[in-house]
Amino acid sequence: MRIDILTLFPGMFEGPFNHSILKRAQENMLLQINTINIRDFSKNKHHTVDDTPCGGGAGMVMGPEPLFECFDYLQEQNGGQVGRVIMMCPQGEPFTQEYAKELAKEENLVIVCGHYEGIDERVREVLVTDEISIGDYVLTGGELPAMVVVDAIARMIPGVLGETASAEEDSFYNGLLEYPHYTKPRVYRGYEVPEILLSGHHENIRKWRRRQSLLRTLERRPELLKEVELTKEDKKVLLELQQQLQSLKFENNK
Ligand code: 4GX
Repeated sequence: MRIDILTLFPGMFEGPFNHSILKRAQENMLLQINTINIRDFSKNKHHTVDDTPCGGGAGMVMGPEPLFECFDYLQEQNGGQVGRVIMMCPQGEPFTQEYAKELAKEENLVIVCGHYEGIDERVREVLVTDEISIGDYVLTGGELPAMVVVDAIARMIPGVLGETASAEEDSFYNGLLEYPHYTKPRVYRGYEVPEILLSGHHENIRKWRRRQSLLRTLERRPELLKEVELTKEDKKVLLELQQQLQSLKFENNK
């Protein structure tokens, strides 16, 4: 996959994309990340990219010209087509694992990172196909959100994760939160690894992990349970857990 990132601060991407898994993905030609400086496409004397808002008000707005010019360049480079064009903004569609999986199927992506109060509406109307938000808070620019989106997409590209660290065992792959993980030593500063994980009894371990996943989801993100496919056994466990939590609450209020 090739991802073109349009930004006023290409240097911000140097750290995150040149380490660990994203670095390896690029070395293995599974991913090509290309940052483009929007300022290079400004045609005015001082290479400015922003201006005061029409209609007045505080702050600055990124103008249409450099971004439209930048798209002309991308189109020329790609023989007319640019594929999906993502703009990072708080008004966008909430980013989810499902969304990441869907975007991982694309051959090319363009991500536009805005700054200041925002981007001229005509860019959104004419050039952008997807507006994405990474959460309900306001950041200083679209660069950090773009990194989050690229990272989540990259690890869903076949071959990017090693064979042992499979994306299919993640939290959210099955719609539930992950069970707790442990490694050696068996006892550290007196804190023990749950006995069952050392038992070698694979079926019991599987059941315990599933139960922990259900418990965590019930306690922390109960709304997720509506979306997952639950087995008969899951439902039985959930009912039991619900009753346990209920009686715990009751005891605490006594
Ligand atoms: N999830 N921001 C973008 C500037 C901006 C505003 C409007 C385009 C249109 C954010 C988020 C986020 C702050 C990035 C404002 N660009 N992006 N920026 N939360 O807060 O994605």
